[in-house]
Amino acid sequence: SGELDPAAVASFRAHLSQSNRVVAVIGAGLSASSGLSTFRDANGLWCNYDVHLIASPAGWRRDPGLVWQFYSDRRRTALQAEPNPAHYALVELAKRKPGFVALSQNVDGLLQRAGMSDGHSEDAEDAQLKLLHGNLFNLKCAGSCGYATQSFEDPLCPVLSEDHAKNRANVMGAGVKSGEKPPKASALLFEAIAAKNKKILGERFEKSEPSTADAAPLKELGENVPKKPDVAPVLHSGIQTSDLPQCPGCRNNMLRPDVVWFGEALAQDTVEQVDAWFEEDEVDLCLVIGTSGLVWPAAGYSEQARKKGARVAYVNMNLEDIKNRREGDWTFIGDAAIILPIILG
Ligand code: BJW
Ligand code: ZN
Repeated sequence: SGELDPAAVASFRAHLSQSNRVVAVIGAGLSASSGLSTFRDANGLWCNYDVHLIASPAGWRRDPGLVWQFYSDRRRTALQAEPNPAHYALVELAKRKPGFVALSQNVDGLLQRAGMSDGHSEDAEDAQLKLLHGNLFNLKCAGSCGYATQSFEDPLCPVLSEDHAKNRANVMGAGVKSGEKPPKASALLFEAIAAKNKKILGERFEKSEPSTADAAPLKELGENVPKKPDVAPVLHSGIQTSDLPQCPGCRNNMLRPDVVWFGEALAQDTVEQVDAWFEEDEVDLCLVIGTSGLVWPAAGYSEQARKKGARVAYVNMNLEDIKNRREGDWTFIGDAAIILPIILG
């Protein structure tokens, strides 16, 4: 971006060149210019669908088929996307600085495909990429047998194919208007479900829209959707659990995406590795890239870095999303895919 302040870039680069222990806190904005939706922007995923119907244990209990359709679509879109220059700039930084660690909230696998190891297949403790919210391509038992695997297969089973979602949406009356670019299959399906709910529930449905601004108690997250009796039939994806991916470990549960839903704890080993990294020594620099900073515990890591002596640099499209700014911070406003190659290069 031509609007970057050259003096700020120069002072940032001077500090970076003297930095060894660097931490990057990463969000969906990193992958935005790869064409993946963010969560809370105008076109973000959360605006189109009620997140509580999907990314929550309650949503899973209610309708695992709907949850799987959503994630199956996200897997397909992520597989079709390519890492952008920001991913590659971070990979180069990681190679240059052995003391670098990336704390990513993204589940899209793009940093790994750009060349950063998440330690999935080798020594996880040494891996420079820590996946705070899991990975779309890791699957685990939805029960408690502990089975886990990685799969890039698409679709994972027939009911998760694009065609299946399209047919289902058609049955529910959500057609593609002629002359329009057809929306993604699961988008059609969710819209059909949302339209029916709105018709039936009116105002009550509007009230169930997610609010990311207020911090609802964990117990209530995922529970403030319309109550069952009057809506159960229309809220359902129509997919039988027996048609969804099954756990080969216990043969008694479904598989689910190994991502962290609201109200679920982050993987304990990941949190321990992150805590250990912070405890090990002082921190020189913290980069906060493309995140709205609303979701915890990720939102707290930049302050943790400050406490260990770090200076903080923000890279975000939107100035209003930059929380906790202090004197001496760097603020780079614009597309991470343009800014990171400039400031890290
Ligand atoms: C660009 C750009 C471009 C655009 N260039 N920039 C403390 C206080 C209050 C609440 C809590 C708390 N601690 C825990 C909670 C509850 C909850 C929480 O944080 N709630 C808040 C919403 C209030 N947290 C949890 O539930 C977490 N679990 C937990 O803490 O467990 C504790 C526990 C212990 C023991 C037992 C039980 C529980 C788990 C949080 C999991 C979040 N999961 C999701 C879904 C993951 C799977 C999936 O992808 O489907 O993670 S939610 C969603 O938000 C996803 C994201 O990773 C995450 C963060 O979003 P992100 O990346 O910041 O995206 P956006 O869209 O918000 O922002 C994009 C940004 O990019 C914007 O700023 C744009 O401007 C910018 N941008 N284009 C640069 N080109
Ligand atoms: Zn199992």
